[in-house]
Amino acid sequence: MSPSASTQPRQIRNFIGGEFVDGVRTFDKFNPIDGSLIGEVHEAGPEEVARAVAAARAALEGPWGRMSVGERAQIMRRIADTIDRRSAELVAAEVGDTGKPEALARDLDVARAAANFRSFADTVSAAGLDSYLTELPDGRSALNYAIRKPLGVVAVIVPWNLPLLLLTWKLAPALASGNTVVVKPSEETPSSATLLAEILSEAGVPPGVVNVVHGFGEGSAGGYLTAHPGIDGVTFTGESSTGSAIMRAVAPRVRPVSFELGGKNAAVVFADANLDAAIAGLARSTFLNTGQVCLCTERIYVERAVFDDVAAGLAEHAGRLRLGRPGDPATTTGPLISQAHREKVLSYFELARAEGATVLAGGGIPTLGDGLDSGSWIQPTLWTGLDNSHRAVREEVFGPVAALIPFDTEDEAIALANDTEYGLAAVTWTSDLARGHRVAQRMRVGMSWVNTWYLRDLRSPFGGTGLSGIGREGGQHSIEFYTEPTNVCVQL
Ligand code: NAD
Ligand code: 6OD
Repeated sequence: MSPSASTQPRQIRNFIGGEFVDGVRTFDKFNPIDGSLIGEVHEAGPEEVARAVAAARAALEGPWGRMSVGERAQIMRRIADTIDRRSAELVAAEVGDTGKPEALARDLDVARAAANFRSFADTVSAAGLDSYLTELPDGRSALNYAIRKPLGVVAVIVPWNLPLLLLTWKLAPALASGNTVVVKPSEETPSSATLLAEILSEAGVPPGVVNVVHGFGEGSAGGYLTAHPGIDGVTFTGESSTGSAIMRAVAPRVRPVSFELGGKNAAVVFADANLDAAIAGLARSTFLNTGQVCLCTERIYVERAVFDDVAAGLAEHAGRLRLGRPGDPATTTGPLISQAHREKVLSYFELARAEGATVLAGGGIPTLGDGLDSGSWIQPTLWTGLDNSHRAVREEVFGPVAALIPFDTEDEAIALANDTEYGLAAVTWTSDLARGHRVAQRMRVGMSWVNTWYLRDLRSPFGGTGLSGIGREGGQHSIEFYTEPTNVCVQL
């Protein structure tokens, strides 16, 4: 008996030149909730990647390349409206791939996808010319003005933790600036990018402007894409070590890169802080999305006088988190993305114990029942008893875990927070606003929050220093990366 259509695994295909196409082989994508099969993903080989780059090049030279800013902005807004209308499908795609709670997928990931397109429609519509008059000592003068042209064909390579949010954070400004793109989603989260391709077509994006190729990194779609000579720039979010590999791949052709990479972010809690607000904020910054947000806090420095109160309060919050099915309104916390990632996180749990940590909360694999125990669940975890010399405090875990460490003075807190090769984000909790400004400014990071965390204005510069990245995106900062100025100088 031939299998019925409903028993066939869902096929997740590449999107090239406006059509869904097969890959060279398929790989299985599993649901991290219970390990069930989501579908078969079509891996792009070198030929598919080359066709995607060629389709993007042809689209750049076609009507898309000649479209006015106003027309592009109109399409951006239509994409946002279509995302809103098809929100439930996108939530289902995101939840299926990641296991995150439906409310989080709806209110953060999908809501931000629509907001990303609207925000960059506004930014690009408001952008003006850089121009000035040059006056020479001999009385002559010249008018200088710079026009901004699209970078060209941009490779957009994104990770699995906030798949649609991070993809559209790059895609929206790239398209608003007139580029064409080849997207390489994470092998762990192929679904929302594939659905988005369909949504973009529905909203009027011409064939070839956005292409999606599936697969892995080196020796697969990601590696073929970054090595392709037809790529004019790479925008990437992911691990710092992957950023290095991509830099090496594009170095021979000297292509620009924009990198949002890993972090080992610190929070500093002063004794004068509103402790209830600080503890609730720390719980959010440590455990949101099961700690799988690059901005999550993994180091918490607490002024000694309030250390025990903060530790006890945060442990109580960790104990109140509810691990469960994404559709259950009581669920606060989903699983990790995969069994492989859980192995990595567990290895840090073991390392921390070996380094002398006291486990204040969690520390292992929960027993959940209800058919969930084959998923990649992990307990929200807190450590004390470690310091900055320990690997568990220096290396990014990317899970629901933080180490609490006491400090005595403001200078010491800043020095401890800055004692890292990363430099993505920091949070300062204090009721003394002058101290808040002072400390926030001295943090060696791209984003420094005071008495809040992950509060976003999409126009502000987003990115990191050191191992956390190269460049900034957001508002005009994005437009600068996705365009190339040509300066025109006219003697008057
Ligand atoms: P990853 O670097 O393993 O993968 C990211 C993407 O790069 C995936 O699509 C992957 O297939 C691709 N890739 C891997 N090797 C490649 C290669 N050699 N050439 C081309 N492409 C390649 O990252 P991940 O595990 O998916 O995501 C987690 C990491 O991302 C964490 O380190 C996290 O901190 C970081 N991150 C940073 C930010 C930020 O804004 N700074 C945001 C989200 C995630
Ligand atoms: O909010 C954003 O724009 C953004 N780039 C978030 C990154 C989160 C990292 O996991």
